[in-house]
Amino acid sequence: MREHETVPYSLEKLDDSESIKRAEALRDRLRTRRTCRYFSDESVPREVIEAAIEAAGTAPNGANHQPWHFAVVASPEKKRSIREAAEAEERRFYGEDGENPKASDEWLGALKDLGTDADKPFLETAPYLIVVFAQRKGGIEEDGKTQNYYVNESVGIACGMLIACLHEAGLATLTHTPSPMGFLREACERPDWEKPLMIVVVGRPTPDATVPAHALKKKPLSQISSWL
Ligand code: IYR
Repeated sequence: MREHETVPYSLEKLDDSESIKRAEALRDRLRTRRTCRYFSDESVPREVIEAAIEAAGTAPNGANHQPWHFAVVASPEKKRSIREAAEAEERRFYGEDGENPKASDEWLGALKDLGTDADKPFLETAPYLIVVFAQRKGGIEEDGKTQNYYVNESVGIACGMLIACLHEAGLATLTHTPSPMGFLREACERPDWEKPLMIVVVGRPTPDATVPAHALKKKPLSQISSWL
């Protein structure tokens, strides 16, 4: 290794049975997560959102440049304008604007089991929209110039950790990706070297919330893994 400054690192030593127990317990909690599309307007504590963003901010990432920004939208006016812009894009995507859909027939077919359409009321009813930005440039100093690395991978992992933490806190989430979503940069007053990656909608499910039965079909371990 090349010379560089170091600090000690160690982890709590667990015996194998405790280690297995903890991994299975977390798996079982994560298994109860669902992508939710029915949000109540009940408020949630700001501290939960802050802690989840701090958790996301610990994600492994390229050269420790931490190429992410989380814009938390709570203002009703801002949520309404994001909903309006997102729904306009979605109407074009689904062909609900009277034109040919921008989505291919194959794509629309793949979405059939989810029942989604251009209506996105949750963008207004959920208490928080976390708009996640990927910083193509900026480095640790966020100077807008320094090259960042593995940006999509880094921010994708951070989003996973964000969602896991919010789920652990008993909150529902939806990863929403209006396409195209350039309008979010202006809405959130972010610089042009940042690219909006997704909106994480956060709140509590309505009492009558449902999820598509399709979402319960999870590939088994034997299909998603191979052991060499
Ligand atoms: N952005 C659209 C379409 C959509 C696309 C995929 I891939 C999904 O998994 C779900 C929806 C929408 O939000 O309706």
